[in-house]
Amino acid sequence: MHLAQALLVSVLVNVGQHAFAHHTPKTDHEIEVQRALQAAAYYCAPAVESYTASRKRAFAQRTLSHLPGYQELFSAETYADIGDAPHNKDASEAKDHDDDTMMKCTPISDTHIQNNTCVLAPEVTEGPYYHTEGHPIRQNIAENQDGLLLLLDIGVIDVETCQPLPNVLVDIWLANATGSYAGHPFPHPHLVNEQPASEGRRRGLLSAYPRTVHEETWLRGAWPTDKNGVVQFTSIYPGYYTGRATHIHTKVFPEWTPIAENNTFKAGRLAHTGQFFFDEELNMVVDKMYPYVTNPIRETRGRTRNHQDSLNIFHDSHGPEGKYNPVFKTHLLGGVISQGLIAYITMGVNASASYDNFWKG
Ligand SMILES: *[C@@H]1O[C@H](CO)[C@@H](O)[C@H](O)[C@H]1NC(C)=O
Ligand SMILES: *[C@@H]1O[C@H](CO)[C@@H](O)[C@H](O)[C@H]1NC(C)=O
Ligand SMILES: *[C@@H]1O[C@H](CO)[C@@H](O)[C@H](O)[C@H]1NC(C)=O
Ligand SMILES: CC(=O)N[C@H]1CO[C@H](CO)[C@@H](O)[C@@H]1O
Repeated sequence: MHLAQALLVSVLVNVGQHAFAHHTPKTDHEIEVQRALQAAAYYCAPAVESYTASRKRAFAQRTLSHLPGYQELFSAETYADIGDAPHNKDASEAKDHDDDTMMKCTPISDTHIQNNTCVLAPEVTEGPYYHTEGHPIRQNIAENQDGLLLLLDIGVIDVETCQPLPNVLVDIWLANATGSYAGHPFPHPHLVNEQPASEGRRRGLLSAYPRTVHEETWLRGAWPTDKNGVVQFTSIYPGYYTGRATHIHTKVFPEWTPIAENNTFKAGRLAHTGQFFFDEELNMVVDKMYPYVTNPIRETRGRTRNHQDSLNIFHDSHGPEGKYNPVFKTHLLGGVISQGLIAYITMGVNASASYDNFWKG
């Protein structure tokens, strides 16, 4: 079985080299080849899972231990007080061991993917709100946007080596709590009362809002992956807009040039364009929180559910075999959701791929 798989992968990779040199698959044949390539690339899903899990532990230890009150909550005194009570001598002795193993925030050591196949995240549209210039190189992209604190932990793996991919620029952009993108606050004047398309490819969508405020950069930013192929951002949970499931956009650039004078970058080769989503149950909870409740389409069109996403983007983001998971794994940052969330995801990208860095939709 393993030998057969290895041969299949090697055959498919050779075919792929001709089919995907510089563009996304278009013909039925190309799509079929990509489909088979992706099917062959799913064998290290378990490795991706454990990679994500260990990052999750390390990140949670670091963040939780900095939350106000956390140290007090688990302070040694609390246990010492119990242990020093005369009737509780045994508990005091047991405590010393527990302290070492459970209460100490020992950093989890680095982990690496150990296999040569992995999960390829599918290419999906970048949509009309990407800015080819002006995304700052920074980790905290929230600026002054109000909303639910969201820490993002995004891992990048090269599907050709199945190793974490260090030093690639991960670029992200998302809508604010009420569904607007930085720079695009108003529709075209003649489209102010536009209704969503009722049929055709763009069913459910409005026309794109033009970019009119060039200096706005909130909820946009890019940062290079560290030596473990991981990048972390501070953001807010995205809001929704007409026709689209709640999502975060991403691009991955193995090559880019920082522009020191305005802290942006000039994009080089683009290896991946994708979108990340959230569990429907979580979206439903956030729907009820301020300022998400003030979304202007809440009472009219409402939030588009993942499975109703326009252009089939949520569905397509799972890959042709449906085995890539584009949905973040999330955890509460504190005791209640309003203290924020940590969201983890791992994307498999082809580090040597090269896609066009502009929207043609
Ligand atoms: C990665 O991209 C390169 C360059 O386009 C291509 O030759 C190769 O087949 C791709 N590999 C996979 C696994 O898609
Ligand atoms: C940043 O500076 C570069 C180089 O001067 C310029 O080309 C680019 O337009 C600037 N970007 C923004 C967003 O101001
Ligand atoms: C989102 O951005 C729009 C456009 O700039 C703004 O009008 C709106 O107040 C913002 N939403 C929130 C919750 O701040
Ligand atoms: C290079 C490497 O470690 N390959 C392994 C990937 O996982 C499969 C399935 O467990 C093994 O058969 C390979 O040897």
